[in-house]
Amino acid sequence: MGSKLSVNIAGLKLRNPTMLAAGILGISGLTLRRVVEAGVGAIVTKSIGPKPRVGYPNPTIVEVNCGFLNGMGLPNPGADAFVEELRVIKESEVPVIVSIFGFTPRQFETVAVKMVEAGADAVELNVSCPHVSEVGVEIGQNPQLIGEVVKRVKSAVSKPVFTKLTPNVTDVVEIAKAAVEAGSDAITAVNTFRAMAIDIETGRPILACKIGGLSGPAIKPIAIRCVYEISRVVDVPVVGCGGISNWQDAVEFILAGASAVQIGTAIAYNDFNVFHDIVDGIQAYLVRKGYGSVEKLVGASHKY
Ligand code: RRO
Repeated sequence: MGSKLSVNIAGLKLRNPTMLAAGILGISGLTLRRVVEAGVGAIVTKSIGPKPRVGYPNPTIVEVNCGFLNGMGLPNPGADAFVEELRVIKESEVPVIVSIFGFTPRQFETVAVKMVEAGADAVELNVSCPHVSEVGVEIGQNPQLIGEVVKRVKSAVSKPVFTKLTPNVTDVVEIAKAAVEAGSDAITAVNTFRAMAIDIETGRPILACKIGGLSGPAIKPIAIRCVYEISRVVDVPVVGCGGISNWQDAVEFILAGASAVQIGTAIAYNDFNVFHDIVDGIQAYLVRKGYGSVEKLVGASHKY
């Protein structure tokens, strides 16, 4: 007999604790369907804002040691155009969480309402983009502003609200507490780390936007620490994100306190099969260690 892989995150029922992280293949409905077939438990879309945005010029992504640096600049089709795409995505049998952003609390509210009306099962507030001014970390580094955004969205939609935090702060726990006190139903920890790379021949920063966000294995231990610290003090589910490449990483995040894990960069290194591999590995681990369910494993490291 296997162990129970399904989890309930803020009322969302997931067949297993894996999610596609925001921004990864998250726009095309047809591509997302392939991820569902690969076994993912839930999907988070690319971040959607109030209006279409082209994002930054190329280069927008560069591989570095143990990860990727990106500076996409929030390219997205805008809320109105995304409504159609969401219909296609919604044909899948897993929960769809729409990542949203805005430049003001009111814009967050407007986008959230549109996405929920169009069928989003939940929204994830992206208050943590590391390199687009006024929209990301300026909100995500300020407990008062985060609180305003969460309150505004919570009062306007009846679906669960996740808040995705930036690690680019001194005290991530203070920020998590502000989001939860304002009503956030779950915390996603964490977005990418502000970082850069310079071409030593030309002397130029490689990304067109110069400073971008670092993801991948390089950030995993820091993300684990964030999940551990946050999950010890908040009473809502924490979703882990940051450098998860295999089932061992996923188990480590769950032991740290994550109720589910988001996978992004690993898809660039492997392919969609990473979801099957991670789910099978978690299942075998639970059986081997005598845990009847994923839920029993969540935060199991806290007792030490
Ligand atoms: O679009 C981006 O450049 C981007 C976003 Br919105 C984000 O949240 N995190 C990131 O690393 N890049």
